[in-house]
Amino acid sequence: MLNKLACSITHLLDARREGHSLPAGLYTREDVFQADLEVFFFSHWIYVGLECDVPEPGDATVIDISNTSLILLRDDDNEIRVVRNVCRHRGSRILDPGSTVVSKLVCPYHQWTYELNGELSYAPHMGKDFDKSCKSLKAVDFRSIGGLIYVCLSDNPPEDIADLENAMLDRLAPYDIRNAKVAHQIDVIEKGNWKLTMENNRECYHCSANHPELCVSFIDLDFGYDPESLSPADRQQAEEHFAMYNARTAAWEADGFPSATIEHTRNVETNFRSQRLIIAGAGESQTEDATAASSKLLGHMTRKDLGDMHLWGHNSWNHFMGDHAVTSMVIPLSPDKTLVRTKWLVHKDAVEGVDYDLEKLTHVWTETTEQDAELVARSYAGILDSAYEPGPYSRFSEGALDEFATWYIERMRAHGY
Ligand code: 3BY
Ligand code: FES
Ligand code: FE
Repeated sequence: MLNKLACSITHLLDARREGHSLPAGLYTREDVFQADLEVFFFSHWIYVGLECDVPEPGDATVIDISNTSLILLRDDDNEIRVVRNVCRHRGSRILDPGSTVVSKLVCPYHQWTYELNGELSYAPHMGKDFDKSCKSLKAVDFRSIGGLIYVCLSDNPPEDIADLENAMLDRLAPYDIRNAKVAHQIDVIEKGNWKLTMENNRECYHCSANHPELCVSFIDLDFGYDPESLSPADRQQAEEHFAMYNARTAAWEADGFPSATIEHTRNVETNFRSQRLIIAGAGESQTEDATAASSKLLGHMTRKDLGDMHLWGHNSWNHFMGDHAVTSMVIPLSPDKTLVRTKWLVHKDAVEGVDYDLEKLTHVWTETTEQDAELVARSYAGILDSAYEPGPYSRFSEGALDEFATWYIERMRAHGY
């Protein structure tokens, strides 16, 4: 039996059938969970936050990934830093989880004190010959891609992060996410494995039955459709959407806004995909009526009709629209629990109640995130049942899941599993 603990991780990987969801053990087992952390969260580039999480010098926020704790902060020179949250004396945690404002990083245990650039500046009772210069906080390798912070905890970080950078810098520039404001943030703990969270987000097969709010603005067209099984009316609508998508993409590109689909998902280390999606109805934003929620547009945007610049990674999804952006980060907590942290971004000078209504801004994705959490929990519960066997992905609507599962298997093997 594939779920028996005696069966090796390699055996589970070998058992995966192309075009099918994964064997149960790959979602449920503790040893697989530990391997996933090592491979996908400590060896690959992961999305952990934003420059605008720490807008002012001294702002700091803690991001915990299993036993690893990171501090994202802005130093006195306005530079972003990411350091390990481990004191160089006897290892105490320095900052507690959450966000704070600090003038220096002071360890609560014996008050070793670090400057915001990570250098140790004060270590009482250590004697004159103690060399503080080799006890800076450990720096973490990070990239800010248009204001989105990616870190890699490996000594040998995948070089193809450059492909993500090259693909996204122009796409993100007009939104100036670096200088945006986090208008709202929620943490949802989904009762399921992180791969189910990612799979759920990579298809919209479930959208029409489960996301009434999102479906007002979201058009599920790039996920493919089966022309033969559609009713004539649905087929006509799908054809209209494709025609509109093609026309808009061409027009946006002609206006200088990169929009075409970029898929960086096969035989790669850094898994991402981006495209500018069309927005249904009023066409402006992912709100209840598809009109903009903020009258002050993001960054240097002057138009509300530039659709939804979508970016997916292996632990994130993001939607950048004219008036606001929604960004979600996924951190596994245990085989059966996953943190989904969602943030809504607006122009840094946008004022709540004046330029935007918080309820209008956040409604669609608050509901969608709750609905998705419910779906992931259902899916995980069924996978724990001995009746579960891997099921077939729709080749029309779930192609991106097959790619994700295939990438997952490839990367596990590349790491010796
Ligand atoms: O359903 C979801 O959560 C995402 C967002 C839009 C469609 N789907 C891929
Ligand atoms: Fe931090 Fe001692 S452990 S000062
Ligand atoms: Fe969903």
